[in-house]
Amino acid sequence: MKVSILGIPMDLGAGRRGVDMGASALRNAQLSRTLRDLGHDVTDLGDVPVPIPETLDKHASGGLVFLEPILDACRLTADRVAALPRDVFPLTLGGDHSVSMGTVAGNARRLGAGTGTGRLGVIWVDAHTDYNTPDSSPSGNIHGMPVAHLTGLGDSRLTGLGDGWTLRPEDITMIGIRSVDTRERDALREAGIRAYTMKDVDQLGITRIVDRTLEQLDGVSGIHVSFDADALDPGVCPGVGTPVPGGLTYREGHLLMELLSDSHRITSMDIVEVNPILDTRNQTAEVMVGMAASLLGQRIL
Ligand code: Z70
Ligand code: MN
Ligand code: MN
Ligand code: MN
Repeated sequence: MKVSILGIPMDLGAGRRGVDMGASALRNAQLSRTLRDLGHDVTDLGDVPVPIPETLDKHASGGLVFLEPILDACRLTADRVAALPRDVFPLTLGGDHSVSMGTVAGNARRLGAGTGTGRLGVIWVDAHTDYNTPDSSPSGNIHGMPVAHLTGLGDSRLTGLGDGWTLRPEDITMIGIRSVDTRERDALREAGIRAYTMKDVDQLGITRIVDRTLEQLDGVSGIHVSFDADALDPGVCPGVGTPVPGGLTYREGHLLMELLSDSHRITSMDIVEVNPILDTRNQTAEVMVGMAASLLGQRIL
């Protein structure tokens, strides 16, 4: 497969510094080489330009911190991804999770979803549901809001990134959830978004969750996996901004990626929220490179 790597070194959507270095840490953990060794034709497209917060005036616009530069970076990201051919697998590296407003919109456009020819499915692997709106957000941090905006809720400047396309709530599955704000929970229920919490992971197991998810996403033109490193347990991925105990084990993470790979239906992936400042010897980036490798066909035997 042709794989194109694109970095979005942005931490403007997060509450603390450091995830802007995530893309760099993932490259340093031999991302390209690992995927090439699997037989893929890998191109690194470099990074989308993103300003550092020190050069910006930090203010909240309508409850959104750093809205304008985040909007610009997501727009550039969406355009870069949308320009890639259909037979390329875009592997986008954050950055905080607000980058996914750009990557998902770009992949929808790339695959012709939204022009009436199809839908994009999204598997959101995360400890958090990222379904706040500017109104409900306790923090104003945009990385807690990308899913709401992708579905058309919230600020019209951010929902506009889809150029009229919005992600259907029925086409989203969340996995690994264990931290949801009160008003966020109400909004998720109202939208009917499928979310597998850690309770569901324990009770059903990854295998049944993947079976159900692929069935739910029957009929989409492609499936995007958005993998927030904080979905994995902090013991496995300590280098994340908001560690939440009780996450996916190393084995559950790999099994999830292996089963999705076996389906041959995944068309793009994000790796986000890797924070090298809080990490131990780049362990989190190394684990996440392993996750990408499992999604892209690496097997034990
Ligand atoms: C909280 C908020 C969050 C990380 C998303 C947390 C959001 N729900 N944190 N990803 N790491 O501020 O909206
Ligand atoms: Mn997230
Ligand atoms: Mn998260
Ligand atoms: Mn964070």
